[in-house]
Amino acid sequence: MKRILVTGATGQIGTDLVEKLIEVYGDDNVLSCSRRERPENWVGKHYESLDVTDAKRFFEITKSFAPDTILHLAAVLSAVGEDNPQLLWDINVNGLYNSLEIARELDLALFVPSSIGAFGPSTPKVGTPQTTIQRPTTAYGVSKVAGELLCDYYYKRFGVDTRGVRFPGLISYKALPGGGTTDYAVHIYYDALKKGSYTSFIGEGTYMDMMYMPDAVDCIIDLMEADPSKLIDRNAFNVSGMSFDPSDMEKSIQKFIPGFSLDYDVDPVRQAIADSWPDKMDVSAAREQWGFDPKYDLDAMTKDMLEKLAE
Ligand code: AKB
Repeated sequence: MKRILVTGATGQIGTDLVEKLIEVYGDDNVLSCSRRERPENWVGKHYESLDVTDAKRFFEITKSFAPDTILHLAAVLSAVGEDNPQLLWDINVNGLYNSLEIARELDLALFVPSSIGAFGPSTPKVGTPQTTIQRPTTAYGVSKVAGELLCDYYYKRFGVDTRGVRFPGLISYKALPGGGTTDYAVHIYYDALKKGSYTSFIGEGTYMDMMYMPDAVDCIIDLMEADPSKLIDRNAFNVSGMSFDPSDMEKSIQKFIPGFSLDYDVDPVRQAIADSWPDKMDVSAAREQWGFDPKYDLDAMTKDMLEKLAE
């Protein structure tokens, strides 16, 4: 990667990613695009308001910036998607289709995040293999499976250099997630500092894969810089830094805030989504094919989150 266009740049992943891209590739070589107007104090110098479903404008902006890579982050998350599946399809599938067509026409590499949401209740829950049953029961999951298959198709049929990962829940102190099932694992840290307690909308004993944002950002860059001849499972690699349930988080936070307490008020919609997702994926394909190596476990993440949020 030398010159990069990021869609969905003001979202949870984009906010951290753009900072790192600027550090590594230079401010001149990173264009942030988002449906929002440029936020005050946005880090990068290049910024465009862009709705990824507007194919014409998307193409023109890309042609004029002349990147070699698109990191296509624009997407609706799982819980919001259940409220509005039509909007989700438009952004997650039609927006992705526009990205793929632009990458094909302009000969660009393309990164697309998939998700643990691409799995469903019939998927093996523990040690979820790289290649396995994918019959998701959410609109988000259907869009992610369609995205994985479309990306593989564009690679095989047109030679577009598509690459992707199945992200777990991502935890970051810089930007809040926008309506996912795993969001509790971010909100808990805010409430731990503000109130000393948290009420979880996900029930005890519900395990999901998670990852701290610095590892997620490194993982995108490492995959896009990887030797293409080593990549077998392009779209999309299982990646995860840890697997825990809300009570594991409670114990981890209590190591730093001893009086912290957790109770539960389970949201049936998000609980049903969480129950349909894996407990813990097998990430060996990512390790073997491009050296995936996350640094943070739960306690290391908790320490860093609480320190950074307290600042
Ligand atoms: C969500 O909960 O929707 C996302 C995801 C796991 O893809 N964080």
